[in-house]
Amino acid sequence: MKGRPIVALAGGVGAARFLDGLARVVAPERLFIIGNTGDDAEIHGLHISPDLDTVTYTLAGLSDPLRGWGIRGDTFRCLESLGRLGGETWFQLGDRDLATHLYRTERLRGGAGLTKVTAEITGALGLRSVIAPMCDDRVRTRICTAAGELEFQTYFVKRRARDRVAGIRFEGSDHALPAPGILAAIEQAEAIIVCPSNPFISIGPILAVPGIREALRRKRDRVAAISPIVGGRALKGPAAAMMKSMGLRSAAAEVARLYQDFTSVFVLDELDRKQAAEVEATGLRPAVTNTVMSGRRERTALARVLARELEIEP
Ligand code: FO1
Repeated sequence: MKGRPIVALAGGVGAARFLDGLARVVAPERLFIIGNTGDDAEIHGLHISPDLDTVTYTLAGLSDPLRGWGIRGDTFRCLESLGRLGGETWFQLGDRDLATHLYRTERLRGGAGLTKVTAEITGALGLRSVIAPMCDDRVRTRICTAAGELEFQTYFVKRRARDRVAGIRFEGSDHALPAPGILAAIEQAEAIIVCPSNPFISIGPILAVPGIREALRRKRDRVAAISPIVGGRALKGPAAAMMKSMGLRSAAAEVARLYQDFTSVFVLDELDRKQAAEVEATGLRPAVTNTVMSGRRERTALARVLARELEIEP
């Protein structure tokens, strides 16, 4: 029988790789994944949900192993034709990937909520885990830079995350409601895992949805987070640079501090073993292990550590 839910807060590629390991260690049916939609975008008139898709494709075994996003072996003929017409091509939408965006956009325009549409997509791709957007409302991450306030994908992909980040805001989050089922899943959860994702732009938007952080605080003793910073660097993306530009050290222990009000276990890499005492002083229990997921074996090993630390019943 299906046990109590195991909830995960997830961004994109790093989260997806960890969840791929977790789904091999616990029954996938138990996984309730809350995905970031702050970096959703409207591109060529289509609604793109990059983080939801990255996790979906990875768990479906479809993801591109090198990039981590998009579909393995996809072609870009539509984009090439668009470029010939003078259209914008900086956001790489593959031909097969486009089907997901076409389907999602049409369903949303027809009045369906993002939670329902995501369930339809994950169901059609054979997933047994739930992937829920953090909310059905429109929340958009905006990056404040010297060049002005940028829409997230413009900052991240078009400008290659090169601008110094002066601030981040989540437009629309004040009035957002957690997606249906999220608060109940957190309340019933046997364990909750904050995936190794960027704390500002991947986990930040989820925590900004009113009610989610409070719900996590009530379950603090069941929450573990995995550091996305290893040896002072982000495994992927601009987390380390963002921390510095916000006046923080780019260190695992600093991430622990950001999560201390709702997390009781903090997993950090062997390379950062020396920071374990600092994590402990913050009031979290440190767990030191290899967090670099070079392959399936490392993903699964990391998932096993989380299962052990949170005493998840098999
Ligand atoms: N990331 C890139 O760096 N360049 C791209 O052209 C790009 C296209 C893309 C298309 C679909 C999709 O689901 C994701 C895509 N990503 C791309 C990834 C995405 O921008 C980021 O990884 C996330 O938004 C941050 O988690």
